Amino acid sequence: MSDTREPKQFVVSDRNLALELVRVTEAAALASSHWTGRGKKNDADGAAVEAMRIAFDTVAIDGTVVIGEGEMDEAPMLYIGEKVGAGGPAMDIAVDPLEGTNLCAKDMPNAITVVALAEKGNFLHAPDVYMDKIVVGPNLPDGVVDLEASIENNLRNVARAKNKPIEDIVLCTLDRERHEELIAKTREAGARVRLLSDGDVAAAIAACMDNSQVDIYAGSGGAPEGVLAAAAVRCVEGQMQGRLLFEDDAQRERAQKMNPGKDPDRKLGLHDMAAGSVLFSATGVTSGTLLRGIRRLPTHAVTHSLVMRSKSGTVRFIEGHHNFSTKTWTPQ
Ligand code: VTB
Repeated sequence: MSDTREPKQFVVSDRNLALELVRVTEAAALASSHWTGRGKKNDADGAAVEAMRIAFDTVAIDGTVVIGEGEMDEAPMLYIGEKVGAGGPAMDIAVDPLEGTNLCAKDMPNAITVVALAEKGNFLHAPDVYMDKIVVGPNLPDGVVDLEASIENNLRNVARAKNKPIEDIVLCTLDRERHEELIAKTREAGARVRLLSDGDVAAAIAACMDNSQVDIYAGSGGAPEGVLAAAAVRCVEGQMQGRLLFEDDAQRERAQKMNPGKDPDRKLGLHDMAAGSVLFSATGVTSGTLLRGIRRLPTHAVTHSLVMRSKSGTVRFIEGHHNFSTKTWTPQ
């Protein structure tokens, strides 16, 4: 008798994928933690990239890197367009193997390893330019902040929506000269400013978490980091807007080429940066507001990760205990 059933599809539940992704960010974090505090950011980054690349080999996807370490000729691994994964559904991958290389090199808070996954075609192809960003957490009225509004208005709206005096509102931004006006105006409006030396992916996520004491993340940082933050903000149902910032026409043309048919100067909503069903995982390298860093003990290391899916909105904090004597796939 002939079998009339459809051939079995290679179906991988994105629930399982979420756990596989944690292993990828854990591997990168364990590898880069050898370099914590050693003042060598490139070595720390290189270790994270290599470990992440190897860890991807066991993930059941047909993955294409869309946000990565750079173009094929600039980056030996995890370059834009590189295929990764062991085979499975076609997915786009956004990575920042060590977000905050300086933070790791100087043993300062908030260095994390980051990966986001989406079905093919759902991430903005962000060139390596700056992006103006604004982020607030969930359960606030739609449009409570707007990139085109003045910072004073945004602060006032958030204070009103959260039913707090503006004096209790905290805005977080990168400590850069380009943010002088943003910082001054925020303080003039009566709000507080938390300054970061680096790491705006963790900061954008922190703005969405109740326990972080951050109400708004604003300012310009890397555009690739913006896409990763957008994936995370989608999972926790926060709000985010972005806009690519170009220093010259060549940068604008590049963005245009990477996203044909789209206005490169447009204001980007959350779904313009990360659409469809997305998965996000991050592991702490150094301890920060979002995650604890790697703890190394004589026989094992402990990792703390955050893994989220936009479909279910489930946010998991996962503590991993990695036994050095049995773990072979990641450098100790
Ligand atoms: C930004 C930010 C990153 O580096 O890319 C920043 O998004 C670099 O900014 O989170 P500058 O060019 O102003 O130094 C990070 O802080 C770390 O990669």
